[in-house]
Amino acid sequence: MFDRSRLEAGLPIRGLGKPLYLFSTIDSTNARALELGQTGAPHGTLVIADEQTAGRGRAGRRWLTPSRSAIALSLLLRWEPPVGGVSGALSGFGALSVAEAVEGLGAQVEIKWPNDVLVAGKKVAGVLVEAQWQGSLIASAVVGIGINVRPGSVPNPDQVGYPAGCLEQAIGRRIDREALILDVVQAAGRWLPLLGSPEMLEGWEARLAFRGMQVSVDDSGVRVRGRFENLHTDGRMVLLTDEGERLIIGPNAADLRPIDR
Ligand code: BT5
Repeated sequence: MFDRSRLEAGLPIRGLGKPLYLFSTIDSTNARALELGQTGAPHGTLVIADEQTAGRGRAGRRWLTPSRSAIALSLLLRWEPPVGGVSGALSGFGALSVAEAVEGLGAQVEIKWPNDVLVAGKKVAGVLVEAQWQGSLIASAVVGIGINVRPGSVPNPDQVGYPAGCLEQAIGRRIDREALILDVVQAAGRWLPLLGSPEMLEGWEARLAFRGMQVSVDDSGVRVRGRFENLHTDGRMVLLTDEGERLIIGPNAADLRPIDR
């Protein structure tokens, strides 16, 4: 379980992390943060759990969070009045916040667009954004982050679609989970005011896995291929096909992979 007093001593950071809801076990921190959001919880509300029994990935996929080995957290963000144009940037915001915190531990990090954090080529963290819309504007969003810290958090190869790893294996020493949570919140506090800005896009692009390479990606059930050029200003992915056509791929795409040829 997490040490509540250590977390409380470091929070809030730039308005994030208060109130703090800490669970030893929960179905999903995102589900809880969304419920709290619906009942008026403030901007910056943070839900953390040691174990999730029904952790969510994107598009109905599952995220595994066994006890005492990982981090599962969800941050509730609010905009008053609601804002447009940030939805595509929110998963980049989460991934970038994790990437910076992990870089602070001395690891080299890549972001597998749109929402995966890789260390040494393995997925060590994932981000799930669930937004509440008012028309075409976002009134609030929950940014959920799952990080594999200790070896016990790494699912079996047959449970994952992409090779999974954990920070302790990649970095080769014990990681302090509470300190890492505070570092993630710290980075989130720094990036939030820059959401969707050129500076944020630069930080995201600088860490992109497979940039400039031939890749394939699943876009609404269709496998598309091309050269991964860069990110569009709103965080979508720009692919240049062999036919010279530029495709702009939205953030619901999945399973980005390099193609050997
Ligand atoms: C994600 O989805 O990567 C988003 C994961 C977000 C999890 C956090 S934990 C806190 C918050 N509360 C929640 O309920 N969720 C968020 P996606 O890109 O769809 O990847 C899901 C896929 O990753 C699964 O289908 C598996 O193949 C794989 N996977 C599941 N658990 C994993 C793990 N612990 N490590 C690496 N890969 C995993």
